Amino acid sequence: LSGSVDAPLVDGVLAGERRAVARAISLIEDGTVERARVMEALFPHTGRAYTIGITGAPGAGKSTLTERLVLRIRRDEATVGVLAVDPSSPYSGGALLGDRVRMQSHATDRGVFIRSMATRGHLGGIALATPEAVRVLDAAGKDYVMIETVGVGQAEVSIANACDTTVVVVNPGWGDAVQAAKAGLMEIADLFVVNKADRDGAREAIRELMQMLDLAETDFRPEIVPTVAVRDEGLDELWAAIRRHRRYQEDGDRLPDRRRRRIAREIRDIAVERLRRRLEGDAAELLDELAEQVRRRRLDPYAAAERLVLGAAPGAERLD
Ligand SMILES: Nc1nc2c(ncn2[C@@H]2O[C@H](COP(=O)(O)OP(=O)(O)OP(=O)(O)O)[C@@H](O)[C@H]2O)c(=O)[nH]1
Ligand SMILES: [Mg+2]
Repeated sequence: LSGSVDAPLVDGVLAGERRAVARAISLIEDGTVERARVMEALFPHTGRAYTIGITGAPGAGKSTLTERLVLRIRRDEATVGVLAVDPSSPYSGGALLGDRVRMQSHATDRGVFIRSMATRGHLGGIALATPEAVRVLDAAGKDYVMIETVGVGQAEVSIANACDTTVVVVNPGWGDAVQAAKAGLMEIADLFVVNKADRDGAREAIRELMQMLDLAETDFRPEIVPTVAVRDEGLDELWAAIRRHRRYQEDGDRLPDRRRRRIAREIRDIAVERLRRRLEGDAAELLDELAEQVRRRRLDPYAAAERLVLGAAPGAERLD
C-alpha cells in the first residue's frame, strides 16, 4: 500500500508547503482512495498541534475573531492553521467568500494556512473529514489549528467539540446565551466570548452566561471574555484565557483523557460508517435472507439483527 503513496505530496505536507497542504485537504474533501494512503503516511507525524474550536451562531463574529486571534498567536512566533468548516454551503456561499477575502491579510504569511472546507465525496461526511484535515495541518507543523464552525446542528456542534479548547461566541442581546444553550453549546464551552461588546447589552449577556454557569456542575468554570473583534479589543485577554485553559488541562491527565475520548468517538464513527456501507452493500443479500427467516417466524428481528452485524462485520470494507 505504502508503495503507491504519492510521496512528493506527503513530503510536501511534512515540509509545510502550502500547495501540498491544500491538495491534501482537497483529497479529503473529495474522499478519494488516494486520500487514505496519504493520511496513513502522515499519521505518524501528527499529534503535536493544539486545536482550538470557535463556534457560535451565524454572524457572531467567529471569522473576525479567528483572524485577529491568528495575528495575536503569530506575535508569539507560533504557527497556525485555520479550517472554516461549512457543512451547509459546500460551494461558494457568500459567507465563505467573505471569509476568504478578509483572511487575505494572512495570505503572504508562511506561518499561517487558512482554508474553507466542505465535504464533497467523503463518505463519512464533514464529521470524519474534519479530524483528517486537522491532522494534515498538524503534520505540516502548525503549532495551533483553529476550527471555525457555525454552532447550529448536531454535526457542527460535535465538530466544535472535537478539539482541545472550545470557544463559544455569543453576542449582546437578550436571550443569545439562552439560544447558545438550546443549541447544546453550554456543555461544550471551555470558554465564552461575548463579541460585539461595543453594542448594548454586553453586561447583560455576561450576567446571563454567569447565571447559567452557576447552575452547571462542572469542575472547570469557563471564563467569559468580552471582545470587540472589529476593533481588536479583548484579543490579548482571549488568548490569555485560551492558554490558561490549556495549562489547566496539561496539569494532570486532562488533556490526554480528552484526546483519548475524542479519538474513541472518531474510531466509533468510522466503524459505524463502515458497517453501514457493508450493510448497504455485500450484506444486502444476507439481510434479505434474514428477513425471510423473520417473516417465517424462525427468528425474531433482534436475533436477525445480531446475525446481520456478525455477518457483516468480518468483511467490512476500508473506509476509503
Ligand atoms: N459591531 C461589531 N461588529 C462586529 C464585531 N465582530 C464582527 N463584527 C461584524 O459582524 C459581521 C459578521 O462577522 P463574521 O466574522 O463574518 O461572523 P461569523 O460568525 O464568522 O459569520 P458566519 O461565518 O457567516 O457564521 C461582520 O459584518 C463583522 O464586521 C464586533 O466586535 N463588533
Ligand atoms: Mg465565518
